[in-house]
Amino acid sequence: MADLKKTSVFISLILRHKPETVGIRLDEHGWANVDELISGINQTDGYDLDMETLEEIVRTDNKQRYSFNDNHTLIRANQGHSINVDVELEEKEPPETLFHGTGEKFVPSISEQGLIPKSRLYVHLSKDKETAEKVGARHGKPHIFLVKAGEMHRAGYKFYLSKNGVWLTKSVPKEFLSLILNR
Ligand code: HQG
Repeated sequence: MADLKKTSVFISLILRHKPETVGIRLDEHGWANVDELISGINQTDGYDLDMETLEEIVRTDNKQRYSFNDNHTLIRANQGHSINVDVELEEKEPPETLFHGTGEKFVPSISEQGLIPKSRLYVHLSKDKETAEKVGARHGKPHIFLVKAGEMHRAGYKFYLSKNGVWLTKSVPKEFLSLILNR
């Protein structure tokens, strides 16, 4: 059996970015058919997935990245998509401050342009600095921006909270950002 982590990374790629890699399609709400996903993955060298293992991956995922529908015939990623699907995000009033961790190399551009979603549908924001630092470290030396989310919300910007606790918004203009950690 291929290890769970490797399979989970592959599932994340399929359900967020490239379902065509295993010859499947997502519906408009981002759902994939579970049987099709399993057989698609098993047609790829080095993978041997069954329902029990998929259930385990979903249950134990450290960021709770995936959800099943009620009868577990469909599966989708809770957030992080680059393909245009509507995962029925909950629009919600954000806390007064949120955080965004990024790599040092992006700081000058973000300071000039604000936060943009790049290849994803939304800018991803964290509720605490520790999480933001981990997200930032994926891109090199981490730097953290404080996001004045309450102020943005009062100015009419929409915020969404994903099923797995990630705050999302379309973009963050630079006037709502301040760089707080630089080490
Ligand atoms: C940066 C992980 C230049 C942005 C995490 C980020 C997250 C700009 C990078 C989720 C910019 C995009 C998403 C601008 C933004 N100029 N760079 N104007 N605006 N950027 O990976 O937020 O483990 O698409 O700062 O935990 O790093 O995959 O986004 O550094 O929740 O589940 O462009 O991915 O979750 O990088 O991470 P990403 P992200 P998973």
